[in-house]
Amino acid sequence: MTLMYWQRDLETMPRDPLRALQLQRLQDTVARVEACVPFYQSQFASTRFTAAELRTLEDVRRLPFTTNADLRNHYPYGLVAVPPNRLSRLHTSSGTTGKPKAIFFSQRDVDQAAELVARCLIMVGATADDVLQNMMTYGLFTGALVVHYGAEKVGLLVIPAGPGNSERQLLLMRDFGTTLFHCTPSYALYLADFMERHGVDPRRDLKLRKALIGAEAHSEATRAKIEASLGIQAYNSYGLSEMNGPGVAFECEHQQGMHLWEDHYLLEIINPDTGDPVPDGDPGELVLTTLCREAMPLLRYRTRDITAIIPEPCPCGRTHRRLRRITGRSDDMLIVRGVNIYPQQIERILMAVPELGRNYLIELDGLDEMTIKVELSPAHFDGHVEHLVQLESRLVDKIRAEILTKPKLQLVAPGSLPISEGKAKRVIDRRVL
Ligand code: DLL
Repeated sequence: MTLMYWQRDLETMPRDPLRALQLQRLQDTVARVEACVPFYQSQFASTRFTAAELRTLEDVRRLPFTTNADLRNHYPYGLVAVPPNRLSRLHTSSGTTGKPKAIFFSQRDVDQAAELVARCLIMVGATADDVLQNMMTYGLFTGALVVHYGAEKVGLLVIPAGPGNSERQLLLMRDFGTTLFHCTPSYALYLADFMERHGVDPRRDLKLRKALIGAEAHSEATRAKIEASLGIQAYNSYGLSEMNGPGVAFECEHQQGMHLWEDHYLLEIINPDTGDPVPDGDPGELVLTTLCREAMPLLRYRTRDITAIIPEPCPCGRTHRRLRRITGRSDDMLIVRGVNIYPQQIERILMAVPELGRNYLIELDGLDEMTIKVELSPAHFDGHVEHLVQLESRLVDKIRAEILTKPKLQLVAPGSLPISEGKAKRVIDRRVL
């Protein structure tokens, strides 16, 4: 039988009681960090704030922000709120430079993270009959383990495949009748390409029906490409290590924005430059406060992810508000010849062109020279040269209209660009700035 909800009362709770629950959990969280996290004690002391003053949800704005740098500066144990013997799991999130961020879980945090993933799986129609192939990286990254535990809770058969080795992935899919898979959108694209190059027709040869794709920004055009090439539905999954990893926000069957589990996270969207709230529906930076995390609660964490609230209620009946697809991270932004560019803007154009394949790379050299290398689709690789020349100039025009700068474009053979295990590396910046 297909369940509609995993925790119906919580998922469909009317807004007023939901806000009351949030307030009570926020007050508990703030009182706890005030009592036992020296980092927050000194933050509160410098702003002369005491937990007892927090009376409404809007009072959250009186709390200090917590940033990426705070986690790194207090690495490894500086933000832990429980005694060491209550810690049961460590995950890390590595940025591009420096030390990783250490994220601790208590046993209750591990259970709660799994419950939230279970909600997400049920929300997209998973059942105990499904076989989930988990192609995220197992280890310090939250992506694989947190989903693994949630899927086991729902009773799915989980194949802990890990990433890479596409031949073996296909073998597992065939032999064990995989129906759902979990990976990054870039790997889903790569796998679709791999199947096409190896004569595998997923509709004929496999039992795939759905995919959970997340951990990196991707456009609607990318989702459409994954769905069309594999004959599945792909759901956008958002999360970050600091908030348990996956299972923070997830699409329902309507695929119109991701429900953020508001009984666990208090959500704000701010103007990243001023820190002020933006009106509902306007884009800005997502700021999250944990409401249930035990080992390492975080107040007003600056995610750097740019999104917007969808204020309208969702037809699925869940009352937790939805977020629009993440359009990029404020720190992913490239400045090329004085123009702000998000790699996503380029991806959106490339993925909507049927002649193109599924992998691309943006290279920046010298003084703002941009080269975009993009694979052709296997079906178009042998196309006529003059057709490719036309395609190239059509694409350059489209990209220039979007990013206001003219890139060099190189159309390359399918499968010739590097792929990374885990999150895709789409930009190589070698500029001498
Ligand atoms: O990527 C957690 C995760 C694993 C989410 C598996 C979904 C699936 P981190 O490594 O800490 O954690 O990276 C978090 O990745 O702040 C976003 O910038 C980006 N990100 C995650 N999911 C999405 C998404 C995991 N669906 C950072 N769309 C976040 C866009 C995403 N960006």
